[in-house]
Amino acid sequence: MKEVITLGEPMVVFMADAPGSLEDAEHFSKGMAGAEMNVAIGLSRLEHDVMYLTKLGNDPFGKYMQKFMANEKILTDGIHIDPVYQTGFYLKTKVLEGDPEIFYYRKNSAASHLCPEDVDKVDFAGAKWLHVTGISPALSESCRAAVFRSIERAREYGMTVSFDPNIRVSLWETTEEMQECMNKIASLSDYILPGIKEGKILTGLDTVDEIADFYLNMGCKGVIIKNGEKGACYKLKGESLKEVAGYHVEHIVDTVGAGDGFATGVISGCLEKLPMAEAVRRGNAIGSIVITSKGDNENLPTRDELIKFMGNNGR
Ligand code: KDG
Repeated sequence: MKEVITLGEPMVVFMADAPGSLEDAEHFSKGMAGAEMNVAIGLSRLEHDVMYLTKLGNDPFGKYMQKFMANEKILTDGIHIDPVYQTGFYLKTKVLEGDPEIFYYRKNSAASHLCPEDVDKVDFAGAKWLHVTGISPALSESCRAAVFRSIERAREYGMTVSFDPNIRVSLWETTEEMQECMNKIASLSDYILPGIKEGKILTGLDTVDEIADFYLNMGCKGVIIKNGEKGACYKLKGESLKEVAGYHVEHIVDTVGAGDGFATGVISGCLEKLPMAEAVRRGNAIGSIVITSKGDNENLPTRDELIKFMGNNGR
C-alpha cells in the first residue's frame, strides 16, 4: 500500500571519475539521479512505501531505471512508457571542493512529456503524502500541468503536500516566470522547503523570518529553510522561528542531492509523527550523509545506518 507519491524526471547521471572539465573527461561512472527520485529512494530505504510517477523512454536507460526502482522497492505502478521520446541523462564533474558542474541531456525527454492524463491514470487512494519539486514544472507545459494536477488529486484524497523549490535556473525562460510558478505551487502546499538563497530569490525578502511569513501568510502550515552546514530553521503557523543545528562533515565529496536527503528526513519524520524539530534534525543528518559520496543518492541511509549516525534521534 503506497504511503507517499512523488513525480518527476529520473535521469541517469554520468559522473566523471577524475577532476577536470566535462569536455576533457574520459571515464564516467553511471548512477541514478533526479531530485524526486532521490527522495523516493531515501524514503524507501527508511521503509516507507513510495510510488514514483513518471514517463520513461522505451530504451536501455528506461529499462535500467525500472530495474533500479524495483531493486530499491519503489512502487512502479506510476510508470508510463513513452514509445517515441527517450530517457534523459546528465553529466557531472568531479570536484575537490565546491559544487560540481553539470550538463543536462533532457530536452524533449520522455519524462518532459508527462501530462495530467498520466497523473489521472494512477491510483492515489490510501496515500498520505505527495512530494513535488520546482524542477518538474520547469520541464514543459504538460509537466507543469501534471504537477498542478497531482496537487489537486492529493487534495481530493486529503494528502499532505510538500514542495522543494529546487531552483534550476537553466531550465526556466525568465526569473519572473519561475517565481510566479513556484510561489503558486507553494501556496497550494502544506510544507515548503527552500534553501535560504532560494527563499530570497523567490520572495525578494532578506531574512528567514520574513521568508517564512511570506509563505505562512499564503496558507502553508510550515516553512523549513535550509542553510547548508549551519543546519536549518523552521517556522510553523502560529509559532516562532526555531533553529536546528547542522552536522559538521569532515570530507565533502559531492554536494548534489543534499537537499533531497534533507527532504527525506523531514518527510519521513513527519510521517512517523516526530516533532518538527526532530524531523528537521533528521533532515540535517541525511543531507550530511548524502554529501559524503559521489552519487546523488548512493549513501541515503537505511534505518540502521541512520540510527548509527544520529543515535536515538534516528529512531
Ligand atoms: O537534487 C539533485 C538533483 O539535482 C539531481 O539528482 C539531478 O534532478 C536533477 C536535476 O534536475 O538537477
